[in-house]
Amino acid sequence: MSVLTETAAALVSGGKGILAADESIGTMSSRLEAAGVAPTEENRRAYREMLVTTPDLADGVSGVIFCDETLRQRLSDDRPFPQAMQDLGILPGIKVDTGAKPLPGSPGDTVTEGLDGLFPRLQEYVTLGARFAKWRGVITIDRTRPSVAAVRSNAHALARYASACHQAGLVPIVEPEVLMTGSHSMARCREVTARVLQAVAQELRSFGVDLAATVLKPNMVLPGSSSGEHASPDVVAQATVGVLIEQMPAELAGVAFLSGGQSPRGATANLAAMQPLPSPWPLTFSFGRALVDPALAAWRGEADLIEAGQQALSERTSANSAVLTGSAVV
Ligand code: 5MM
Repeated sequence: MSVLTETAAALVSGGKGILAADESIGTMSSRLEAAGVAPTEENRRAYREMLVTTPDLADGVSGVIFCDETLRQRLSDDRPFPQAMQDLGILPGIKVDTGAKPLPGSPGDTVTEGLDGLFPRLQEYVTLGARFAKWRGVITIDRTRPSVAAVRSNAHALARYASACHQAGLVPIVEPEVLMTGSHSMARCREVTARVLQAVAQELRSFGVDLAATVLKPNMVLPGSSSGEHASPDVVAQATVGVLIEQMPAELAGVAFLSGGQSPRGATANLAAMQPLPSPWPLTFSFGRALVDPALAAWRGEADLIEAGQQALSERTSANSAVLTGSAVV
């Protein structure tokens, strides 16, 4: 087994999942402001420090994804964030895309950018201690979207990124996110997710990407958030695992779902319902909001609420880890 294959397996196994704490500066600043915290560099650092110093974090978390700013910051004890993660036995990761931008010629669609100069950036991230990377393609559903161009260009970028990661010595997390936002039905989400996964699988094959050293981070198949449709965890699980098995090669190291704006408990319940289903891959979490929203709300930037924030994060990581190990009834 290569080092990259071992790292990929470690990210998705052992009843653990990934903490996505890689909000870009803009996104993080808005979330801090919404929680009543001034959006400064120091507060973004302090917030990430609160998260990663949560006692027993390593019991349920295999890896933490950071953005460029955090990867270069230090904890109060002067250790760089990647070093602090290594000390805990948690793999440090880095978000390397530069965001979803309007796709010229396809009104309303986006393509994720960041390929220019990517390889030297990846090489630098390795020297800073990163062991894996993440790139997110964003697909919006409406009556006419996504266009063929949006699906193909995002899949192509994900495969180029994944191939560059392997060359640089990083495990790629490939994240094609079909957004839950919209009034579309669950059936339409399944259909679009199938198209997107098919394109991603095809591009990964074209680039000769080593799938055993690659983790997929997909959306769950859900009804649009303003559709008025409700789907039970069992229905979500069947549709989600079904479309993955239909479209993705069994060789992938594993699947780590994004939460996509679901409630923390809803995301956990859906993940739990997938566990009994036959699957060629471990099915785990790489949640952002479904892990950190309760922690941010409890912390509110107050030094004397650090413990409350950490307790809220710990509740979510333990709940998700417990469904992976079968030790929880949701
Ligand atoms: C944590 O947010 C990540 C980065 O967001 P921006 O670059 O837009 O600021 C995001 O990619 C995240 O890792 C995934 O969407 C998963 O997060 P959720 O909240 O959907 O689980």
